[in-house]
Amino acid sequence: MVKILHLSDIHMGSGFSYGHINPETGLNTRFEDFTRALRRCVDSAIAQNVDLVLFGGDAFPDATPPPYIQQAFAREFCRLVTADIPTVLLVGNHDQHSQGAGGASLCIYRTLGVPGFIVGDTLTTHRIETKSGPVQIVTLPWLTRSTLLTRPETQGLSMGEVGSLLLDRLRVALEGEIRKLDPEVPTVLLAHVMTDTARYGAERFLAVGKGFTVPMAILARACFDYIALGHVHKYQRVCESPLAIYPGSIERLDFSEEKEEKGYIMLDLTKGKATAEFCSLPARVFKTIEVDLTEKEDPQAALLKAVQKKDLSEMVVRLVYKLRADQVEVVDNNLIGEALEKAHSYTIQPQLISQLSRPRLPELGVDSSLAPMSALQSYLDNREDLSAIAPDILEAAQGLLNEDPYGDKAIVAPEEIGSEGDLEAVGDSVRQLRLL
Ligand SMILES: [Mn+2]
Repeated sequence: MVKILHLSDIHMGSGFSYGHINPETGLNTRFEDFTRALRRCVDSAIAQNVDLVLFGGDAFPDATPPPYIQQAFAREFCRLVTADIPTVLLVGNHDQHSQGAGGASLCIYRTLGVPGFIVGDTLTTHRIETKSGPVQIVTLPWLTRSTLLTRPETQGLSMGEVGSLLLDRLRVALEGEIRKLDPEVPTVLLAHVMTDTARYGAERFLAVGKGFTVPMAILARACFDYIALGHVHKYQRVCESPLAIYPGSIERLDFSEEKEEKGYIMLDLTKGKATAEFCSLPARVFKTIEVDLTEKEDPQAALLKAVQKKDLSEMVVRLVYKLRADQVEVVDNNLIGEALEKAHSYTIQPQLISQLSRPRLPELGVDSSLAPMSALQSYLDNREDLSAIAPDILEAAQGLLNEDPYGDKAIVAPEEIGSEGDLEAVGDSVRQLRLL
């Protein structure tokens, strides 16, 4: 039996806005949280003497992390080298760099020839001799057009057509790998993909334009004893036969992951059988407090009471309250801030509720025209559920608008879609708004 630790979506260096500078170290506390989470995974791999570690992709927020972040990542994984535990690092969408072939942040481990380390940046099969016997790992990194298609092949095709062409190629390429497998040896497919059976938590709001998904039926082949997935941040089993699991991210990236449990997978693998156990990590707690003050006689007191009801120490807190225009003067955010002092960090988001009924997007009347960015801003102002990512959406939209409409990036291609599919949604919104 081969014992495997499967973790994914580390995103080290993300979510700094939810932390603060630790005066003792000079580092952002959220960076320290993410480092601690990774350290716990590696501790566990060493303590339980696993035969292999599989990382499902998305090491950093992008392919060019600052050196101190790269070093913290390397320092933890280096302990696996010392412990003689082979490790496969899969390349996720956040790890890819658009410049140059093999330009992923993780490729440096291959270039340096780190003993026992394999970088999965192509669809290929690796046979690994572990101390408990051989294992076959088929690596499937994040798919982009250029992974399996050439430029002339995609010329003039719609995004949907490119997607289905990509899936056809994937089917063929995967079949090629499957035919080369040794049927006697336990086999794992390690893939950074969005499967059609995956469920999102709070991100379901983002399903405006569906991102590029791979049908589970293409991946769920009997030759695989386990499918180790990465990309979706919510832990879930997406297929039982063969067993396919997203361990999810190891720390919360933002409020969309508020209610999700965080952890990694411990796996016992033999040919034809995989037993997985989800191991929790003590991720930092994110807490949204929502208060409706519009009917309250003493809004300030009601708000204070809501804030003081729970012990918020060490939590990342988001206070959202609704109030009427005539109540604005009565609420003192400084006092509320003092009451939130104990929290690790906090944001206060007052929402003014108009007493008059109004159309959903009053600014978008039939006879008025708006520039795309102001139209998007109006749209976002009316979508409270998107408020956490509104700045990112606006930035992404501005990026899209800045691009040469006849250039290479005129179409939002699969590789440019964010992990939450939000960029595609933005692309759709922007295009629709342009038509207004
Ligand atoms: Mn990803």
